[in-house]
Amino acid sequence: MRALSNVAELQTRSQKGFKVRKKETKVYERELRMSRLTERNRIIHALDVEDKEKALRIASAVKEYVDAIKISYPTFLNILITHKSNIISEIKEITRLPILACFKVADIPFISSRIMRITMDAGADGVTVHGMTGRDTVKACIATANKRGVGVFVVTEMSHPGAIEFYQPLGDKIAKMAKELGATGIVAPATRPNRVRKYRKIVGEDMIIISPGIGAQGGQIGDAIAEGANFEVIGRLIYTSSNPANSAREISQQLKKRLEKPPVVR
Ligand code: BMP
Repeated sequence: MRALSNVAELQTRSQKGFKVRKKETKVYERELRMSRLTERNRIIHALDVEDKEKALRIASAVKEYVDAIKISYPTFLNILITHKSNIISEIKEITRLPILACFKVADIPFISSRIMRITMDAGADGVTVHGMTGRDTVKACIATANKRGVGVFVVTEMSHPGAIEFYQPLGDKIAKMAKELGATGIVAPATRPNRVRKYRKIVGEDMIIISPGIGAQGGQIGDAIAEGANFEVIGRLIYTSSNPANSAREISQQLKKRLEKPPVVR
């Protein structure tokens, strides 16, 4: 039992930059690898499919070419209701990749902390939280996540056009708050690469920026990375492809090539 709780503790502590002592790392090497987020491919795959078999098949096919899998409500809820199964833990098991639960937590601090706890129990290594709910909610989520070393990614500004109306005017303040509160990272829009650049300036080099909005939403592969994002979040370009593994591999290659070029001047 003690060993197991150590593993859980280390797995979770490992999320925030692996501040794990060498001796412990050795003992729990296999478990730690499962949760490690590396910049190998620079892709977080948004696996937004509702069919369980398809989700497992795609996750397994793309696992070498992406760095994490992001699970949102359509996937999690439909598979929970239809199969009574926890797709977060199943995908984590078959891919050994970190799983980001994109539940965009946005409630009062008391309820948000409970959502966080349940999501972490499901096996999430990172959780997204809406920044617009304010400092107390975000703080509560980070405090809950920190107990188990799980990452919190604060949404600063969403990628869809409607986000310009209410979200964007607050984005800079939200990013500043996320940094002050010690969030793991932020979510910033690949549909507006100049905003990614601004957010990078605000949060500095230590925080992780993940950036959705590529492909179907109009963002170009590599634009967000070129402006300072660590990972591009890519969904439909991969999971609707006739060969998701090939698509993921090609996108990863394009991202690597793009990184060799100097940043775009806007
Ligand atoms: P796609 O590449 O198919 O557009 O998927 C983008 C993914 O990123 C979806 O899971 C969506 O919920 C998520 N996302 C987004 O598109 N914009 C945001 O601002 C925040 C997100 O989490």
